Amino acid sequence: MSIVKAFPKLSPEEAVVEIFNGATVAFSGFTNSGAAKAVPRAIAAKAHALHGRGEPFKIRVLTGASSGESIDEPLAEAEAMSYRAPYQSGPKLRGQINRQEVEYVDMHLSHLPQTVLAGFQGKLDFAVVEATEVTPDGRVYLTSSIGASPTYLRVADRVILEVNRYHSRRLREMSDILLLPPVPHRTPIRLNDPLTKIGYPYAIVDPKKVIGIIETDEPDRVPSFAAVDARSERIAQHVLDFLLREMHKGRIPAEFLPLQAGVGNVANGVMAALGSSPEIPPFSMYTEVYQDSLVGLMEQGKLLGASTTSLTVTPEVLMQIYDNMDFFVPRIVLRPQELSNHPGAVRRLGVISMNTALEVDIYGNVNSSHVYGMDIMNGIGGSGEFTRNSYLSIFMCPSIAKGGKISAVVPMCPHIDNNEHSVQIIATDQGLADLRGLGPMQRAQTIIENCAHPAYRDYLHRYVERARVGHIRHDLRTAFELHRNLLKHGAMLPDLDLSGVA
Ligand code: 0RQ
Repeated sequence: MSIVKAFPKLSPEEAVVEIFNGATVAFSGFTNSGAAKAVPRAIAAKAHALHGRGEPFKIRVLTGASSGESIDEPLAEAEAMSYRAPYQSGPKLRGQINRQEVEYVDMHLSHLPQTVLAGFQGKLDFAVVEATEVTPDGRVYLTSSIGASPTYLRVADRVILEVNRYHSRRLREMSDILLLPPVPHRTPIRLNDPLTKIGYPYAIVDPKKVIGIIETDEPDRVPSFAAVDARSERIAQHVLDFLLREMHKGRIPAEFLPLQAGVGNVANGVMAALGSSPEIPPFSMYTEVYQDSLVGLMEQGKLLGASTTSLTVTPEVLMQIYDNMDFFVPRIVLRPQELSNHPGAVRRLGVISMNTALEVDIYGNVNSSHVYGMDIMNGIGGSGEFTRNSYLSIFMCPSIAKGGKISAVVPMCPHIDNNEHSVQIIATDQGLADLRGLGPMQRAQTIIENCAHPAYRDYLHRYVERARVGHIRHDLRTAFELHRNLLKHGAMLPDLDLSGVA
């Protein structure tokens, strides 16, 4: 049945007429994948026009996760946002958040649908969702991410749909969509394997809420990765060696365990290293983002299957998938983020999580999100729900940043996303610290010796020596000395000779 007959076909400009100053608008998209495209641009244009006439116009924005070029950047450029949740990664928006021009709530991603359903986020005025097809009775077949769209379609007062013919209509064969009932009416989630399906291939919208449909033909704007650098390769090697040791000791079963990997170059490099190791058996993934490197691993038979909420792949790689759907459909499941990141499923499946830190402290607390504890970089993303609940939780980062002016190992993190109770393993280019079963002093020794850059080890050892004795030793006068130096002098140890630091 034709979509055009059932719902009004609109131009983007017509679709945004009703969107008012102060409205809360929830967009599809988990990363740039499956993000609404035409409507955010039209809202940005509307904001520009209204601001030009001296009229106020800002909206409150929700998405699945980051949305970069598709949503955040045009809206930030137009100064059209007053509020943003649950994750972002765009440079313009980041600047506005750090200047307190936009209120940002950095959230665990699986929590988001529940908080929206429960009304914790207030009223949802509009949902704008990308689809491959919409039926007159309200079945919405989503595109390259599921994210929080099923919840947004359920809760929003009014709905605008972008039907993007660029995407394969066969994505519905990967989709497994289920909305969890409100508490206390929940039953166990029967996910016993990453590829188990428990839901439907479509989300549902009440047709009466639909303002109209915009037809588009646009790829997701997923940027490509930089080539894996030497430091990422060394981190990857340490993680690989560790996993092999665990397998040989029988602490990872012979059939291996599902992996989760965060976004970014380090995670991409680790996945490539695991994939090329003949000793690692074919494995599966229970993760939130499916990145470029996984396609090759799947084609080689190394990656058996993946549960994810988004296909965060570059347009060329997405085409590679679309051209071979007979192969990929049985191997990929696309779920709502409430399920792709569900703590219960992560714990049940025995996931090995691998996420990235900006910095770690000598006791194993991790800061992934706030430079100096003040300026947001991106956000916690899904790292919290995976780290807290995985069988083995790994954090990775280069030992130094900005040519050595920054040490990624510090006495105390000024912001903590994942804490010492959940973080088991830390890997840098220097080596790996296995924190399992270690008390605070043993942790400090292991992290400093194995993970800190040699140029910073003396400083960190001296910090521990002068610190007040307690269960955990700290010197509260100098716990943030490195960060204060960084703010004041642009380097954590301004007198350090960086010429030999690499
Ligand atoms: O700055 O861009 O100016 O060069 O931080 O660092 O090394 O390029 O690493 O791109 O993988 O990002 C944690 C931010 C790492 C990311 C983080 C500077 C460094 C550089 C980026 P430049 P790299 P990445 C998945 C699950 C969220 C948690 C997570 C992230 C820039 O991985 O957002 O994994 N993770 N979630 O120079 C100040 C330090 C620094 C520093 C590095 N200690 N202090 N700046 N930098 N260390 C996400 C989802 O759920 C969708």
